[in-house]
Amino acid sequence: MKFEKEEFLRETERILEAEYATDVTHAQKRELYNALSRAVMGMCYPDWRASRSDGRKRCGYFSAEFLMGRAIYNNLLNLGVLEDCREALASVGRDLGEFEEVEDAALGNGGLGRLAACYLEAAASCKIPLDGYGIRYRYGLFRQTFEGGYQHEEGDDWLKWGDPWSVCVERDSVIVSFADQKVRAVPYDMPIFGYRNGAVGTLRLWSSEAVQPFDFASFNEMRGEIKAAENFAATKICDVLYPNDNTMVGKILRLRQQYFLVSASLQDIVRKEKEEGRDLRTLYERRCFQLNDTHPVIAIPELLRLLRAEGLSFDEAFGVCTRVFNFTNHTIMAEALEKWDALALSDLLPEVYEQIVACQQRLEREDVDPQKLFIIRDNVVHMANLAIYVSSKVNGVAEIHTNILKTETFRDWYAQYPEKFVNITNGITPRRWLLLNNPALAALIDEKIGTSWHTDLKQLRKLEPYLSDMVAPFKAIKGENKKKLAAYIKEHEGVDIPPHFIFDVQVKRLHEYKRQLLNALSILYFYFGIKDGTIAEFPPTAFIFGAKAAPGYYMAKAVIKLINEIAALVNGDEEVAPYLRVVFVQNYNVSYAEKIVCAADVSEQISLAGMEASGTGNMKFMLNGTVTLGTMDGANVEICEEAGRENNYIFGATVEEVAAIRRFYCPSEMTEQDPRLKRALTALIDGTLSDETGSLKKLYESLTLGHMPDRYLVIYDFADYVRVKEEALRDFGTDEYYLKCLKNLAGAGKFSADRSVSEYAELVWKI
Ligand code: 26W
Repeated sequence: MKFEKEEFLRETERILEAEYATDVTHAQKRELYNALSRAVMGMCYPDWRASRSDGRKRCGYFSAEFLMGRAIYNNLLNLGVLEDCREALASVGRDLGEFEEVEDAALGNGGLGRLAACYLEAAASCKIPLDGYGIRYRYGLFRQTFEGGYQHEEGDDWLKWGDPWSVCVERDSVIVSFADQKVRAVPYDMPIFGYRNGAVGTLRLWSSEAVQPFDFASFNEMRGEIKAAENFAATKICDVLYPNDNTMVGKILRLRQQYFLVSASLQDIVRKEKEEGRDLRTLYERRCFQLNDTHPVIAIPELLRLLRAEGLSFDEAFGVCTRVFNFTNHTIMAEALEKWDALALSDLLPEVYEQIVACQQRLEREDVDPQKLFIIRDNVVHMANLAIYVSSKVNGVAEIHTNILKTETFRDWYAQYPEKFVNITNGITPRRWLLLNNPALAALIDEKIGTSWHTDLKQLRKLEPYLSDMVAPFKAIKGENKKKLAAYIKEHEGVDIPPHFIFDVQVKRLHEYKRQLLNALSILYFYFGIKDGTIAEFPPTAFIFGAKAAPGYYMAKAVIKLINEIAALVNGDEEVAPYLRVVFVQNYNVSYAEKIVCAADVSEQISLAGMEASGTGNMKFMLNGTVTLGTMDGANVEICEEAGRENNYIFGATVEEVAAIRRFYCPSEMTEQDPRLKRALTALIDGTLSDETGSLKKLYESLTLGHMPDRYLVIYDFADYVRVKEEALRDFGTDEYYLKCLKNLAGAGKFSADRSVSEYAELVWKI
């Protein structure tokens, strides 16, 4: 795309006049944002059209979540016009920074949704023909505030700033049918700009609307009230993103959302194939689909149904499906593996259910042990099993995770179909997660090794000879980023964080397995140690948290309350003020992450070994030159391989040890033997912290009582954790410490999403 400042300003002015009857000096932020974005969209249209119809095989990335974050800066960066736009606006007295208030598109919960967003950007940047297919939720992930230390949720009205980066494509709308309901699916297409390469991918998000203006037959049969109810129900499907992460909720509305997404996408694709006069028996030559966890797996029986309706036999349709579908697993948590009640499913989608039954019958004919390999059993449909049976490739998202899938979670399937299983370690886009969020560090790297790392992250290794020279400028850059974050936190959370403190950060969804509780207990231990003098000369540290808890997840919400109470205790105590600060930032999201990741000194990745499939936050910190304080879990293992274990702070039980520990584990005995831990734990129940609803007591009990106390070995790992954590904090500030940070940066190349999507293209999609 060629950028002419004058033309860009003229076009922006034209849209401001036509749409808002205003001009560039008087336009409100929202008006300017919309006009400017539309002006850019117009300039990109020729590239977009060209990228769509290049005749190559395409992959559809089916995902219930796309956590896109804020589009404008990323789009301008990738189009290569960020600075031009900034200057153009400045020349008319406006500031590009005004759009910092634009709402994130938070159509996802956490890692899985953000991964989908990184992959779309990386695919466009690598010219891999990948299209995202998802749901245009009216409300994204809830907005979080704290009241009295407790999480409160509010609806996320992400469209209130408008949606200038989407176009509605009415002509591609389709009807999606449920047993009790028909709705119209209307697509909104969002361009995904490759990094300075003219390639443009598409994210197609479906919105549900009432069918009635088109479907006159059913319209006429219905009486007024029923019609109104149907219209209401139609819009409801896309109302809101389910705010659960790693916990299955058996809500029929969620199943409706899933089917709505895949049926609309597949009907759209089948229709286009027919328009082009293609033989659907060879669909796999032109298309394949990546199923992002089990959420879109209902696509498999839906495509079977559609192909059979087009005259293919079951065997023919099944053959096509085994060649077009691939499945990524993102979690081994038992409570996250989706299972649907067979009766409920067959009530809602009878013809789709028939196809699932046909798959189960086909599996039975294959002479496998029905106790081990099944899709439907005891009237429950196991979506992951269906996905594995029909998919061409099944992948985990980090080496350790894929090994667990092969040896534990899906071991019987692996024994039967070993050739299906592959590992593709996750990655992140270095454009948003370094160039955009940390321009000063990016410029320092450019100065040393040039700019080829922007699209080939392995080049960061070339920094190795310069690392000692980089310590001083790196320190200065990090210091500036910390000042900015401290000011932002002061403004938004009202907490003072001295920028010279160590910034020890844990940001991610709140989940017991991620063990924010372990971090919290260590802070209590430091606090009491400083108070009673058993810890001398503690390095001044700010513990920064960010996390949303699923609204129905009691224990997760209790941890938020706990940390907020610890913050009140610590921040209000003058005696420890020179050493400790604690803050839990509200409404952690992609835009907050961009500010935090570039300003962290220590990245906490402390899940119980074997539980975190990969983690991608860990990669973002590493890429910004931050050491990991973590367990040997998920991608931390590969981070250590790439950057050296000696350059990170590793602690805790290993995945091999966990099973054995659980056999003899008695947390209360361990607590009795460690007075420091006991003191920290007791603070949860002795009135040190206020506990209006008794949730801290419940937390305490989850660690000590019941038939499986302390499921995630918080108490077991405590001593090793504080030992290594103290070591990290005491190392901070030395040149050796900064060298460790920089060695992580130089070793981050593997974790580019460009590498991940290229592996998918080669091993899985065969594009
Ligand atoms: C059915 C409810 C539900 C909702 C979301 C179940 C499971 C999920 C996701 C699979 C949870 C998730 O986001 N998993 C994360 O995926 C990331 C990308 O692969 C990994 O880096 C994280 O380790 C994993 O927790």
